[in-house]
Amino acid sequence: MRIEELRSIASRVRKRILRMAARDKSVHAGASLSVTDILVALYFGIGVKMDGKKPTERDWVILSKGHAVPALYAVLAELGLLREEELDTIRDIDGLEGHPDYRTPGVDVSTGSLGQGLSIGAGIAYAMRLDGTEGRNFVYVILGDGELDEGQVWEAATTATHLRLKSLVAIVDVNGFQLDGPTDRIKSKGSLAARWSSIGWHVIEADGHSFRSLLSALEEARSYPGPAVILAYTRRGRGLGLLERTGGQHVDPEYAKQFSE
Ligand SMILES: Cc1ncc(C[n+]2csc(CCOP(=O)(O)OP(=O)(O)O)c2C)c(N)n1
Repeated sequence: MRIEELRSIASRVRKRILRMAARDKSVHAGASLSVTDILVALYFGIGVKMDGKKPTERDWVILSKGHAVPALYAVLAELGLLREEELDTIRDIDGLEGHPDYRTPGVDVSTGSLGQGLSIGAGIAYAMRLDGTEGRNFVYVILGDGELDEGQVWEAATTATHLRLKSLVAIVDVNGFQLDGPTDRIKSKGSLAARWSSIGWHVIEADGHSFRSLLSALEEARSYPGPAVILAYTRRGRGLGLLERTGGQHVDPEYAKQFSE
């Protein structure tokens, strides 16, 4: 797919996110807008194998930073797996969940409690080795930079290098913010690249809002014979002036509404 087409898809995805934010002020708009281009590059640029004839012939996407689920729902609507009207039910008692739930069509793994996705991904990547599909099928785990404060991430990361899990691709949405402020103010991270490479991961740095950069990073990660991490540098709230300027998470529904149509 051409870069221009990916850009149009991303623009439709962002409008859908803002439609959801206009319905419910607890929607994590900032995190969803920062991860949008990463998801679009993955699903529409690289392509996620979702419809294998055998249950083992498929890829997996784990949105470990599950609070950004509006971006995933918006992508699933683009793929036709969710109906547009369903997006309006987000966080309703009998509507779409506020965090990924595997019972929703197209959602592979339930997440929301930060820090768990990479462990699940490592397990699935190991199962791919047992199934004989390692290196042919992939598991993509998308994490937040604040999420890296969770110790469980590093247990999974060191297991992945010990096992040299070749089907495991981690993508960190490095937007520089977590819930209460800038990530480095809450707990300084030092060099993320040095941290991941010191435990044996192949590190690729990318501009998380450039499709050219993301596609080349994803290709490199898929061809590396071991676990690879993409540090995708993004801006929280990308595309929505007020949020992008402040790195904020939530937005006034009335403000979001203006940009959602
Ligand atoms: C275990 C756990 N603790 C706290 C939270 C609450 N929480 C929701 S979003 C968030 C901030 C996450 O920041 P980051 O990982 O940087 O993602 P971003 O929102 O910047 O995309 C937190 C702490 C959670 N979901 N899970």
